[in-house]
Amino acid sequence: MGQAFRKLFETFFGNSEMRVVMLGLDAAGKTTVLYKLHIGEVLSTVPTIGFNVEKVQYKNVIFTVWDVGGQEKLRPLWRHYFKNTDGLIYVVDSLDTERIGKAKDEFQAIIRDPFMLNSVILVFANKQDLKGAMTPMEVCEGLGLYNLKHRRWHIQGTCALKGDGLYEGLDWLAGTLKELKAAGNSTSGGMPS
Ligand code: G3D
Ligand code: MG
Repeated sequence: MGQAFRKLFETFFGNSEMRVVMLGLDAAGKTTVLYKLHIGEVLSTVPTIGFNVEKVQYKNVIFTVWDVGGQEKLRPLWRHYFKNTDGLIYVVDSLDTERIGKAKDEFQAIIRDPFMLNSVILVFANKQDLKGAMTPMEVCEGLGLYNLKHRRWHIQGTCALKGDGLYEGLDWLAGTLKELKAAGNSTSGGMPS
């Protein structure tokens, strides 16, 4: 599978730098996704700002990953990582119906961040292998995705453990980013630093 992703990245991203952040509540499956991609060594850092950030870089594509939904006061500190984000991947544990409201609140706060206003949104409705999991459509409703205006978004059912759906989701993300770049649209956050 790693080889397929590398090919995808090379085909779509070429030499232009791409920044992707992958977020979601704890236990959604983010770390599992990151390792499943096999695109490079996952570096885990606990910066002084107090939350754990995982980072992996394959050529010009940089993924940064962290858990959201922790302490409210840390939220403003994330923004440091939002700058110049091209793509947001939001991972949801589809079995976790209890916390879908919390997942939604965090999601809505993230995508409304001024630095995130131009980023493309890919949602992974993860853990589709588990009995009783919400369908991608239910996750879509749960996050309030249908009401999003003027945003490019896509939802993909996944099983990160097996790798199912990951390629399809990233294929959409890469293709959409390429399309936007070709059209001359900036996909990065619009606020000056
Ligand atoms: P996080 O990085 O978002 O916090 P993790 O989440 O990647 O650490 O995953 C949390 C737990 O969910 C892990 O189980 C992991 O194996 C499991 N998981 C991730 N994706 C899937 C999936 O698609 N299906 C199923 N069934 N489980 C998944 P453990 O037991 O290691 O805590
Ligand atoms: Mg993790």
